[in-house]
Amino acid sequence: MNKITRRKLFVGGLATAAGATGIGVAARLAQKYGLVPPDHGGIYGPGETLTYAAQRLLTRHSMAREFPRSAISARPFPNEVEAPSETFKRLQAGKFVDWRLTIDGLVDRPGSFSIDQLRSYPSHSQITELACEEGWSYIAEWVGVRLSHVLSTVGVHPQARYVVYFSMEPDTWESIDMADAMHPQTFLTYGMNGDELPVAHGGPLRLRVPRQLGYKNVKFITHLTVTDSMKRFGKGLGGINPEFGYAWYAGL
Ligand SMILES: Nc1nc2c(c(=O)[nH]1)N[C@H]1C(S)=C(S)[C@@H](COP(=O)(O)O)O[C@H]1N2
Ligand SMILES: [Mo]
Repeated sequence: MNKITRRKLFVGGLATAAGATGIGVAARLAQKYGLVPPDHGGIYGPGETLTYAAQRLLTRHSMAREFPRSAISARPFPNEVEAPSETFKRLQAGKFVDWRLTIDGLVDRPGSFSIDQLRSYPSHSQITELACEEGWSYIAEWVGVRLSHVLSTVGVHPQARYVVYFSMEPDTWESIDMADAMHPQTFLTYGMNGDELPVAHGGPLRLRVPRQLGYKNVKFITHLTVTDSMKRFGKGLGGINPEFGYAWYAGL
């Protein structure tokens, strides 16, 4: 059975269980509490809203599972090892001294940060699993600065709803809501397993959001934008993966 048929059955099943009005009530509640994901309009719309709204109401404050050091995978599998662009190769040749992360959008102090600046902020580590939607996963120790800390240094406007993050790899971007952006396990990650984050795993900087699937953990991050709406970005679905039919909210 292919994905679409299964998803249709799932949404259909929910509708049968809850009654058609149940979906309507859930959708209205979701709207009221700002729990409508940016990709709600597609053919999976009601299902995506229900999944996101249910997850958000139940697990807003929950933590991704952390593992003991002994659980770290011996050979984590990078699913892409090529440098993402010529510009990236030049920065890599210069040991990323000229590399910058820029932050703009709904912030008081837009600016750019060197990797050393990011390293000078309070550093945290977590031993968590990265799970690909294709069924494989690995456990690693990730070291970085909390995204919430960097956001507090630039001052986020109260109407902010999403943080959009862009890779140096062309057309590769995703977004998360403020609940995940401010979550203590959401890192701008520069270290892995006791070393610098390898380029194969997204070095020098990767967004680590362990409560969501692999594809939300974008590698080679150089740009963050804080926004109140995803409409202006791409097709307005909140990321590149939703443009290919994946869910914007990929909560585990
Ligand atoms: N820039 C960039 N980030 C990316 C990807 C990618 O192709 N390019 N793939 C994503 C997917 S689908 C997964 S499962 C993980 C894989 O992480 P890994 O390379 O550390 O195994 O990276 C994610 N981040
Ligand atoms: Mo993936």
